[in-house]
Amino acid sequence: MPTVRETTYDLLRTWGLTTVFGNPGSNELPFLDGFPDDFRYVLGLHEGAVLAMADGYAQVTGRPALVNLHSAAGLGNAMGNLANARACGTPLVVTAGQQARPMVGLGSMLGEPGMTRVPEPQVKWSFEPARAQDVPRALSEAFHLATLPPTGPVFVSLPLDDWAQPVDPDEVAHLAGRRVRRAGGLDEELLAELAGRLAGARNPVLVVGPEVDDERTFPRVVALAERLQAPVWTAPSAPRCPFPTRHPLWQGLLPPSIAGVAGHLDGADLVLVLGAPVFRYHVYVPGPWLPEGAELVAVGSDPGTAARAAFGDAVVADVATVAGQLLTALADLPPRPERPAPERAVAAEPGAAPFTADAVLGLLARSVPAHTRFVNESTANTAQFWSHLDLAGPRGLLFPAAGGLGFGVPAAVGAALADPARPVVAVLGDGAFQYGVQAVWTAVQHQLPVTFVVLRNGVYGALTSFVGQLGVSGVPGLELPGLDAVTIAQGYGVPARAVGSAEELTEELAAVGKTEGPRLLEVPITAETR
Ligand code: TPP
Repeated sequence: MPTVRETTYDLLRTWGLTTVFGNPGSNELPFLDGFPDDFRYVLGLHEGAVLAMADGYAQVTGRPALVNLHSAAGLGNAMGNLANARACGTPLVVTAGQQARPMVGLGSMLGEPGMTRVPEPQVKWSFEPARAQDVPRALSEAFHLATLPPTGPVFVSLPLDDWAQPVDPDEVAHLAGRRVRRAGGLDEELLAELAGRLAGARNPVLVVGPEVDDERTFPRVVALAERLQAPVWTAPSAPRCPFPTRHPLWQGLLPPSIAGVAGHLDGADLVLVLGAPVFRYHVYVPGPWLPEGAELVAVGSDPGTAARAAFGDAVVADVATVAGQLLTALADLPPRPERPAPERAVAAEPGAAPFTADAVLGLLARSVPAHTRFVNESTANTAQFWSHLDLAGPRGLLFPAAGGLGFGVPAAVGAALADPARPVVAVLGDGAFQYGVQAVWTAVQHQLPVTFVVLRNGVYGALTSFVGQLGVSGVPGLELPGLDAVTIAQGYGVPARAVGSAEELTEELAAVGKTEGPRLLEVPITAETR
């Protein structure tokens, strides 16, 4: 009879899960025993890095990724980035090795009786199979659950003595061929209602979120915005870039506060939110939810998000399908006058070091090849990053969706692993770099085309700005003297240099996409407080 291990590897092949992101321990060795040649093991030197590498990989491929962590300790190390994956809806099958079944209840080293509770609440589902023979079916359930909208991470605990057990082939014979899909557009009545409201609106506005950022949805939403000649905002706290940033209808990123959103939507009579929660605020600035006279309808895949919102109507449906249906229903809409494009910010040329972040990010956007992907984890400079960002298509930007630092470095590595044909630039704060630094080693091992740009301002800049906003003072722990990202990167084997002049910066940024393997640039910037 085939073993649990053989059966599982066969199933992983049929699901395309042949890349395993992991960091091993004794509990996982029986799973990895005789690792097949057609599988690839991507080693991360810390589980936080492992998780976010898988996240970046899955976000770029649009397919689930498989993660194998070491027991409760490794799983615990991954929790911050698991929160980012959950907030972004990244489909991940996260696994961890459990002690041998007879030892779990004995308080043994590396045995965790409460293993399934460890990853909560950051997973859609958490499970330890009751029998060894249930492992293949449990992984099948995990794979389908992660992939079904709303997509997201799931967890399966895998006892180490299960892998050598025999499985009755009849029990698992049908798992490989199963296709589990969700269908879901608008019925006729709902479509007529929504199309009628859009056609009748004087000033419709679109707000777009991460669910729009894929190959099916992105072009349909652009076409819908053009049909309506509606201004388009990106929803606040954006983890992705779901609309072309140089399109004349794109207005920018909504601010993450209640009052800020209402202020920016002023003049709208109907707000159509596509594929975003309503809304992901960050800073508490109370005010009206919406401007006077505006109504809101949100379309998205997550019933939880739809139910949770404090205002507006919601429809739980597939955004690509709905956008297509609305385009057809509004085919005869009389053409509306084209809107003038908003004025775009123009960055000054960088002067002498230390530079302004605005000048560096403006030069970066002008210098890199059009197909460059970005990861942004430069918290104090997110507004400047977005104001210069020039992205025309989907899957071009990743950002830590739950606000957890330690995502940027490994997510950039995962994105490059998924698609090494496109260079990746990770814009990182000097503080943020330290949370996921171990992943630069993986970039070296796989010779991935990632440029890590560390903006050295010597402080936790975003927090110095919050000090003013929250009205606090005398806060310790916000200064970062003596950090040397260049030497640290070199210790992991990454070619690295500190950029000292505008000429050097220009030369180094122009090299993006033209060099082999990873490199790191440390760029001195001024510490600005907003
Ligand atoms: N720990 C984690 C895991 N995530 C966080 N978001 C924080 C702490 C709190 N935090 C938010 S912004 C920030 C910190 C520590 C400062 C980051 O500093 P840096 O990366 O240097 O970027 P800057 O704000 O200066 O652009």
